Amino acid sequence: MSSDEELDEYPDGTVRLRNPNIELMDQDILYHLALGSESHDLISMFGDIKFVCMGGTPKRMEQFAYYIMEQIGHKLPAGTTLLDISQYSYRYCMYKVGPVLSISHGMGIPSVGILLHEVIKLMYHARVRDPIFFRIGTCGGIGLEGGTVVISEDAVDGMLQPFLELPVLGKLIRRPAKLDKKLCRELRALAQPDDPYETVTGRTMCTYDFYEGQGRLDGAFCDFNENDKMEYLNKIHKSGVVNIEMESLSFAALTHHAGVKSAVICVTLMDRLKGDQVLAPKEVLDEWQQRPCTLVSRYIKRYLSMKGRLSLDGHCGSMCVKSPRRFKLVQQESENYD
Ligand code: R2B
Ligand code: URA
Repeated sequence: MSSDEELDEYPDGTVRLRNPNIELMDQDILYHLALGSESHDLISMFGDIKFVCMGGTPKRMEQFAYYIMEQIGHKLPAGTTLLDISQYSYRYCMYKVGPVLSISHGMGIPSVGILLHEVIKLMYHARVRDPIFFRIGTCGGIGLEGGTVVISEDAVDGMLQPFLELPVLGKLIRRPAKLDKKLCRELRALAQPDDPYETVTGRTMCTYDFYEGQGRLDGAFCDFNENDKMEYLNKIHKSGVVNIEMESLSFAALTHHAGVKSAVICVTLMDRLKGDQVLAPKEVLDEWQQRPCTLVSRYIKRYLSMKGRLSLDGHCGSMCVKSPRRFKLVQQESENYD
């Protein structure tokens, strides 16, 4: 471990903030999460978090919360349900399922960057130890067919630079976009031979735009032709880029700067060497998007079972149904009762 990395967390594994101002503030309002360090007891709400899973849309991350609840056998007390903790921010959604947080990050570097500032501060206020962050997303593949799962080895920008560049006080600062190599290998090892799709590792390009920025010919504007596009895509492919998306640079750079282990796992929606548009039907896209969730769930389950914290006795959620037929009858009876 380098001396730089040694500074990133306290000896007990809790997240160290690289900002001396926060400790001096009366309260820290995590505005886009609708949470605050003095308004909420963040230690009792979030102190047991181990995994922070992020993905683009609120719906997908709500679905992920229910999926992981079933997978890890997390039980809610009878009559209760999952709640979007950040519902009053009207920006991001956040669900907590035992040691797992499921949060939406929106689209693009600015959106995921703002969220990461606040989630990293949340980890600090809640005294969370050694959290692991995952981004579960979608991407365009380069030389990979739709439905392929890509675990990012590192992230580069549209100029193939492995940094997040940000103008701060009129100067451009650069933060290395590094992801955890061991975590990447461990995730790859969780791909199963009978998975009906490929799981690969490689370099991810992160762009500031979906259309021109990713060399698409089908945006509202385009000042290049098919040959220019293919020349660029072949060039980046040769340099190891296997997929393109819009958040990994910030995700890798900010988690690395905070000393937090992280990984990016995306499913390809198409092979960009063959086309630009997303043509797969909705049911197919839904099934493809489940694939990165499955891989992350395998990792979380393996971790919890190693710690003896997996409770798979067949029940999950706050409703334990013994007989679906009788359950339905009871529901109907109750509804009809006047
Ligand atoms: C993947 O999909 C989104 C664009 O459609 C963007 O958030 C990304 O990284
Ligand atoms: N997301 C992207 O950013 N690009 C794609 O091509 C598909 C999904």
